[in-house]
Amino acid sequence: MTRPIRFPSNFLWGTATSAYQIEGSPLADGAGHSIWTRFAATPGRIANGDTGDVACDHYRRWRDDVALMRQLGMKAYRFSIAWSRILPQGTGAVNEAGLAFYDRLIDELLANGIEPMVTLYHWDLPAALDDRGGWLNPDIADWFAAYARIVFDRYDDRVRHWVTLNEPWVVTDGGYLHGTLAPGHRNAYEAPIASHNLLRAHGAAVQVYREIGRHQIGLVVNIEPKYPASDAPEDVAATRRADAYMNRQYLDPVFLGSYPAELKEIFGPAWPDWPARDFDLISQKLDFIGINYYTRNVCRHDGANWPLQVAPVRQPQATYTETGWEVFPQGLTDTLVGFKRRYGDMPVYVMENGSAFYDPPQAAHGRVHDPLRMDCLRGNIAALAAAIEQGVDLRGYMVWSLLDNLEWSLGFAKRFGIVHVDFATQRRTPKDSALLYARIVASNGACLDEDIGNDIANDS
Ligand code: GBH
Repeated sequence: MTRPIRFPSNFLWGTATSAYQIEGSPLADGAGHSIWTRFAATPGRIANGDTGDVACDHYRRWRDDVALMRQLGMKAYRFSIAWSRILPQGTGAVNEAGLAFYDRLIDELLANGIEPMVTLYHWDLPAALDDRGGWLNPDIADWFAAYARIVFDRYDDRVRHWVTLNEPWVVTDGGYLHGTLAPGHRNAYEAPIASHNLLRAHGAAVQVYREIGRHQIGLVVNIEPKYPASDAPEDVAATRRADAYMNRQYLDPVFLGSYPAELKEIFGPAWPDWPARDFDLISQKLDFIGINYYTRNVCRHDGANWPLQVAPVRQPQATYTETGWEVFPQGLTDTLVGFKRRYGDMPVYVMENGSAFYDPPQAAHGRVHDPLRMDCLRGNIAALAAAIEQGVDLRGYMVWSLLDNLEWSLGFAKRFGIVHVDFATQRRTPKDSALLYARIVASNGACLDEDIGNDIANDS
């Protein structure tokens, strides 16, 4: 790095997880089924027949996991609440034992000087609500707002950063368009409806927060910047469609009050005419935007690829992670600077960023060498510093993930953790990337100026 790496003094460095991916015991203490307990019980849906029944057993090991964060010097922790622990049927009767679990977690975080950042919805819809149409039922905005009210009421005295939804694009694209995630539908007519109801639910929860909340609330979106494979007009148009579909479909209505025009072109007759008043609900003012960044896409036109007519173009010189995503730190800078250009200046948190790599079996002395993950981490943090230098009001950065966990339909085989989990024993071992991250956090990023952590990888 040629330029010095500098971060604001109160920068929130942390890690992120989600309920179904780490907690285990999804039905304990009166909790209800979610679409993920169901999906996992359906043969063929999750690789190797894996489920979240035990996962990282965080539901019982939360105290140790908070101790681990403290040991690593983390300033913040982003986690999600399982709706079906609070409201086993999605609406109606409240389950006090579910509320009490997150009370204990939040109190333990605060006692250890770690800022809790809470997501209301990270993909685990109560199964009882799916039986009533799930995200396709317009009433879900009211169901979600009622759930949000209970949770704000209980924890807003201690939680200062709230997130309504994690990655509405993934909920729709995986859950309703391609069927790779729960509830596993594959229907181009449903997809726009699910997205629209997600956005309405988000807006309804923000309205409740303005009534009773005292801190900050935002939305988390996954952004993948799109670059054309060539300057041929059809590749440029394909790139615009891909960007409209993944990125602007959610940000435009929230910040600009309308959907991108390309969506009508993509969905054709499946694209409804939306009531104008819905956009007042959707475009509630937010206190921050949360961005999850993993990779970029290089795009070309491909008429055979339904419904977007876009195909990804593999980059021969690039490194790809175990999930097949290109390592491209520059895309993180481009995303943050691009967001500011289109939507204006506001507080931004990178709420997830990380990489899956094959981790060699643990050495007997309890070290896990993960040099590729370390490289990604260094590159991505340098990319953040570049964005700050270009005027982005970046307030925090959460690594995905604290722990190796259930990578949704890919199961436990894909490891994103900076802490290794031996799922047979539940033993946690900080990987070399965790040791590097601890050093980055302790120096507020400055250690990346000289010491790039090679000594961590070499001293085994
Ligand atoms: C996040 O989603 C989730 O919030 C989290 O729960 C999950 O465990 C984590 O990431 C890791 O997957 O194939 O090159 O076109 C990630 C969103 C959207 C990122 C699809 C990668 C495909 C890239 N992902 N995207 S590519």
